[in-house]
Amino acid sequence: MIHEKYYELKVKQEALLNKKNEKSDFYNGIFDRYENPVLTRDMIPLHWKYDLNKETNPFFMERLGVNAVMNSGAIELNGKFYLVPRIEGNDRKSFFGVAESDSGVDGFRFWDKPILLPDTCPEETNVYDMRLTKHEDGWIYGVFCSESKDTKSGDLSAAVAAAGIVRTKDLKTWERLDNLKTLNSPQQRNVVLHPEFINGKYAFYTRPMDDFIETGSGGGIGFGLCDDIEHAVIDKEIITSPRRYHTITESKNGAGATPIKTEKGWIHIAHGVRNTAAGLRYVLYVFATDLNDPSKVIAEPSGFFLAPLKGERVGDVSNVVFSNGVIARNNGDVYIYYASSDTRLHVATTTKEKLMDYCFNTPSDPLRSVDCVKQRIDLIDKNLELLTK
Ligand code: M1P
Repeated sequence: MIHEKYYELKVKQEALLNKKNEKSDFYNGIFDRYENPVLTRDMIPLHWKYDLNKETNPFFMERLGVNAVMNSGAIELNGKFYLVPRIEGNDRKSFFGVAESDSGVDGFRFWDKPILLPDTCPEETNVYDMRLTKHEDGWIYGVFCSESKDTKSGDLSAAVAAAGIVRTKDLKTWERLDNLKTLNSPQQRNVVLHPEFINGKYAFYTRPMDDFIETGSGGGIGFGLCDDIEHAVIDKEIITSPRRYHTITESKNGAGATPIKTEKGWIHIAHGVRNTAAGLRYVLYVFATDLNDPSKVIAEPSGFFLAPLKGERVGDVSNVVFSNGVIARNNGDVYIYYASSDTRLHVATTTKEKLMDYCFNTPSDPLRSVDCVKQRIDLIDKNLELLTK
């Protein structure tokens, strides 16, 4: 017999799932924010957490709680919006599920069961942050962080991050391929597959790291080519978007979603990290690369594109925004899915046209205060001339 509390909670959850999401009053001309998150732990199906049976669960307790729903891969298929977020159980292990919506800003509902990835990697402890790429070879690839204990270190919490690769045609059946091997980088996180072949090869954005948290000698977002996606090996990585002193990428940076193709270049939405007295601060930034050579940066607006605001600033890992999923529709609309503080998932909307304007007409960071002031005075002078005409 189903516990009566289930029906009570279901009514409450339905009201939440059916809630319309409106644009908030935030304005910067670049993108719109929304009043509500698109996914939270309260939207996880009740039957993923509770044993519904009154006999075996008389107090209707959560048996397998969910702590957070965050960093999400995103893809449009047959006109619908699909998200594959990082879902973190109360046990700290993350996993993936598929949520579907008609509008892209509200009404996301999880499919009946989470994704059970093929268990081909016995040392793997945790998986998270899947980037979905509709590749021109006809497959949809998911590239995610595959985390294992570092057995060579005496430190209990030492871990190794690698890039796991799966592929699917329908988000239902997933084939696991070999983890990516990068011959010159001991660890990898934030790896993204480029949607097109480059010189007949598969192209990956990487993030070379010496260590699990610190990138060390890893100079920024890398780029490398490989011949065989089923046994992917990159022997040479070059740095595309480097970390820079006294910028939003000083501590580290990482590729975000699969880049967006525009007539002026590939637009990348990445994250940059700086250290502060209150810990690491993660923001999103944008850069464009050459259409024929996506490793070559051709424009990079100064500073952050999107930073944590108001309630977004607080969560399990505060002062963080992170994006690994963007949907760019054929009509030019762009949906940027970003998580705040490793706790919940939001959407920001814009258009390809606005992103191109932002990318190519926002000044780049001159890297020194004095030059930043000159840059601002130049803007002010032009405006004052207009205002006093
Ligand atoms: O906690 C913030 C983010 O930290 C990691 O990102 P990065 O490798 O760039 O430091 C990831 O664990 C990510 O999931 C998390 O949101």
